[in-house]
Amino acid sequence: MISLNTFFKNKNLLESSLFKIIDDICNGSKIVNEVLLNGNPENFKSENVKNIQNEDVQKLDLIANNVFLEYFKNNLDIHGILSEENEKIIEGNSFGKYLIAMDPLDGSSNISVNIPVGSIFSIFQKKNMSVDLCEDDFLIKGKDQECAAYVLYGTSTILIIAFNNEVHGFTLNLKENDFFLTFPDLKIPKEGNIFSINEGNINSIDTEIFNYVEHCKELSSDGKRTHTGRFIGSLVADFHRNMMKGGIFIYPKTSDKPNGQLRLIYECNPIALIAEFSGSKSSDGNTSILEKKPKSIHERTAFITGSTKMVDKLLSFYKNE
Ligand code: AFP
Repeated sequence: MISLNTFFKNKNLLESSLFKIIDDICNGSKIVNEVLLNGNPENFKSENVKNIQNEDVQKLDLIANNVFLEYFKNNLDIHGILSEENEKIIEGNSFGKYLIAMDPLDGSSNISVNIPVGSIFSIFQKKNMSVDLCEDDFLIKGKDQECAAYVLYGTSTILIIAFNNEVHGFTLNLKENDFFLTFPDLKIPKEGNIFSINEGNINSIDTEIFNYVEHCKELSSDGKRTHTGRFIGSLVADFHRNMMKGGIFIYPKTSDKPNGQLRLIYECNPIALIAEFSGSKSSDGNTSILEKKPKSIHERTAFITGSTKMVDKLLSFYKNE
């Protein structure tokens, strides 16, 4: 079994800043995993407050946020942090070269019903070291990320890392308290048959996406279904399943959420980099996610990603209009 340390050692990256950040993510995720597994009912409650996005904050959102922030603030290579749970950016070490953006606990509205949740991270270098940390530092295009990662707390706890055009998956071995390489060189199947969309939004989405969903529901000539619908409501879990099995994830603009639901910088960008490095693509319907230049740190976007042929098929509906 190849541990995460051995994996990075074999790549001569064990002393790199990048590995130190990944090590922080691992250590933080082990703590979050432990809190989740402990199942203390007190931790699985809502805080009865709204965050900057006007969403209910769960106690575990705050626990996960504090755990990762603690590690990142103590990492001398990290200059600043953006978190879904904090309205403003957080200063780290002014000599550090790296910035990190995170959703510390994605899918947290599922916590109380025992459904998988995740943590998402986008890692990139501060472009201009001669100016003080500011929000502009985080408004980079997704293609300028150096590394992206997520942790999925599911039937097992899995860490997926994308860097250097590669994607690798590591599983937490609870006995050893360490992550081991279990999914080397991940590639998303080019074609798939899973479509993931919240169909409660079906009457308030772009016609092109409506038509694509109708296409997914068409029967074959012998009356069998051609696709299967799956939507957990935890982006990490939905994306991970589709990456492993072949499928498409769609969160479009809706009349309730005219800019979409998902956050560009710390949800869509990292997932889009993982998609890209594992041979797939992502879009908002018009523009590649990795080409979008954010205008604000908590900006939302429509998000489409998954098996290339499925994404291309969906985008062809836009061209046909
Ligand atoms: P929470 O972290 O507030 O549960 O939001 C999760 C999420 O951002 C993403 O993981 C899901 O894909 C999406 O929301 C589900 O949103 P809907 O409930 O509108 O379908």
